[in-house]
Amino acid sequence: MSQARYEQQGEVAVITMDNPPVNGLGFELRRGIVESLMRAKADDSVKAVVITGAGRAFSGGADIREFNTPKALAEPNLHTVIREIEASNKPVIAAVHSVAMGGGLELALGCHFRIASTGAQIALPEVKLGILPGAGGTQRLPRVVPLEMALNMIVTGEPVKSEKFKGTRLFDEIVEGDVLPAAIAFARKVVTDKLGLPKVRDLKVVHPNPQGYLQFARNTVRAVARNFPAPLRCVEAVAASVSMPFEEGIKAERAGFLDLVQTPESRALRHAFFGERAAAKIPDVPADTPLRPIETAAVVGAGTMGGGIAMNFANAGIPVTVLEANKEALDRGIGIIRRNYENTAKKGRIKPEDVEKRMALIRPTMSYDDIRNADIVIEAVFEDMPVKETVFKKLNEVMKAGAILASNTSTLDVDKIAAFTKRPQDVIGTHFFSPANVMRLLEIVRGAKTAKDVLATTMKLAARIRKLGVVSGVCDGFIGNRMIEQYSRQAGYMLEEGATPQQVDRAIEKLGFAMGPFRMSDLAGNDVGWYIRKRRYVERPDMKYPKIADKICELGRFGQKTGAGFYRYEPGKRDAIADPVVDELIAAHRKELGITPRKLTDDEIVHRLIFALVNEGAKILEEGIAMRASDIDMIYLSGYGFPLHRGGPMLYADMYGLYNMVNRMNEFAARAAQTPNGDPSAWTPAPLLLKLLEQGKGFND
Ligand code: 3H9
Repeated sequence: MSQARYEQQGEVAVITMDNPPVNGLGFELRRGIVESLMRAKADDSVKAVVITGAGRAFSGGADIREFNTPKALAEPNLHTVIREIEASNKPVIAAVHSVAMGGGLELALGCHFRIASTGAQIALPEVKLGILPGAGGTQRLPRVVPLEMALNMIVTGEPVKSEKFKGTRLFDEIVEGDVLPAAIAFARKVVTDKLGLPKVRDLKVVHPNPQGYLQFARNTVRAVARNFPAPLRCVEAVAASVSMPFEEGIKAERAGFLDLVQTPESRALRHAFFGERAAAKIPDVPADTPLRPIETAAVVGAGTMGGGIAMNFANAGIPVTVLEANKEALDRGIGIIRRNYENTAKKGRIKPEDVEKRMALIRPTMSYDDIRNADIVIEAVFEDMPVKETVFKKLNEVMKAGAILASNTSTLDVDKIAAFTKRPQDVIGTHFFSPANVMRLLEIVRGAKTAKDVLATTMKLAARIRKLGVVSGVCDGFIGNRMIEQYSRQAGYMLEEGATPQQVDRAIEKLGFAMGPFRMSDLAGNDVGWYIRKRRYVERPDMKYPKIADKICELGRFGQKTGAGFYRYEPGKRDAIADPVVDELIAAHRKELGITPRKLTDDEIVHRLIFALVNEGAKILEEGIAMRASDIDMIYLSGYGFPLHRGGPMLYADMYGLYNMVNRMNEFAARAAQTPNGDPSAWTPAPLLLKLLEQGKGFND
């Protein structure tokens, strides 16, 4: 069946794009539109045509799934569709509602008239996918709205509500309510009043000093685009709308589009777009699983994590009770929350009155009685199994039936925690990242007995508190921390072999990481990793570790909070300053091991760190701890500062090529075998990696 429905209302033909969920302009829909248009043209009783979209969108744009496939270019391509519409000898009116984005807006701009309903989101968001509007958007939009507005929309990709276009030539009418009858009525008026076939391409871009403005835009955009080529190419495409005749401008735009769509940055952004949406899908938990109502929450523990978690609920308007056994700790925790809100208000990010509104939603208590009726309780106490045991036994005793019992553990066994209760089906892990009120990632740990509705409810709650929820199975460290342990081990080995903390950090930061491993460890607290390693030395005596981090901790250098770690810090400042004490410690340690330091290249540093992540990621995938490779990437993009333009570790490996990666791993293994305390086994490729390699596939295929 055609994805374009055709019907006639008197002398007006209505073409309804119908390709759920958002009427993406894929090949079948494009063909359907052109065929419907031909039918309307051939029918003498039709005097005008209205194009609209079924369901929740006019159109969300080109079908992103088709990119880099033959279907994307198959005729009729979007250019052809728009050309056919524009060249139609019968007026075509776009009836825009809900969402008109990317190719959807470009299609509307090819129509002779456009009617919009209020509240519709209008955007050219291509830049967010690392491309530019490639079906005339950069040439037509500046012809109907002020140049600054057009450029702003194209460079940021941000949506603008339809009513904001009042007084521009983008919409001929903006109507309240149902747009289709209004568009049909307008079409009749076009026919009776003989309003003709106006084309956007015939208009001129009007601006008093376009070149001056565009130069200013180039400078501004260059400064903020950082690792992404698309924003500047967007400016150049818009500049073409000013300096070139329409058809030339279209050619310039097309060239920019075709270049950008091939870039790794665009691939990474599209991967992130689909990866975020895929993360919400759990194969054995249907989308319509009934949810448990969440109207109130409780947090056990008023420390840094507990406070941050509570703020998430208050920010979303969900009342939350914060329980802490110690009065002083409780007051301190609540005081920090207040200060955080006051600082946010000072920066203008929330209104001053919001501070009190949010504080009013946070209720401190020292009594379990006050939390028993919460719909969800999140434990955020010390990361130690006996402490968790006490809390969960108590929660089991006091919480109402059906309450979700969540643990914010970052490494501990959620199944063991669940076993402390008589309702393991209600227990789940919710691993927030520090600072919990800021970081977007929420690793949701599904225990062996976690009920499906508990999982579905927690995923939904993640979205409500504006987190990206990603499901992990139970294993030590879950997805993110289990992988980061291998990354940290390599970072430590590289210090033993000859690198400095600064060199390692700088190399990976140059690749785009927010923070290298040593600065990150100093920020998070070196004692956290030390504590986990001490547990590991007992549980996994077979696992080798580089030992410099332990020696740093033995000196009480826990990082920023103690003024010293792998770096030193001036009081009250966060700048990491190289410290000769650390250099001496490292030198003495190398001597002890009998290592003659060698020079490591940035390339070796970067790839040892990333491939350590990937190899562990492959094991995690194979064991079913992660449901898909893109989930791992979403965790790293949103929780570990992995550079967005690289798309996450697993996509990085795919783009590097698994064959090339395994060769590098073999090189690293050979070197490790010759290094005192080295661990060549770290580079034994995961079976899944070898399997994919043999099949010529990538992790994301
Ligand atoms: C373009 O147009 C290029 C042209 O300039 C040139 C061509 C030559 N394609 O976000 P949601 C899916 S580039 C395919 O959860 P919401 C999405 O994956 C395009 N699929 O819903 C999801 O699928 P699933 C420029 C798409 O209501 C489902 O729709 N356009 C597309 O929160 C629901 O998505 C854009 O960049 C698409 N274009 O928000 C628009 N769009 O259910 C990007 C969505 O299987 N899209 N899907 O997971 C958006 O910003 C939002 O999706 C939108 C709806 C606002 C439309």
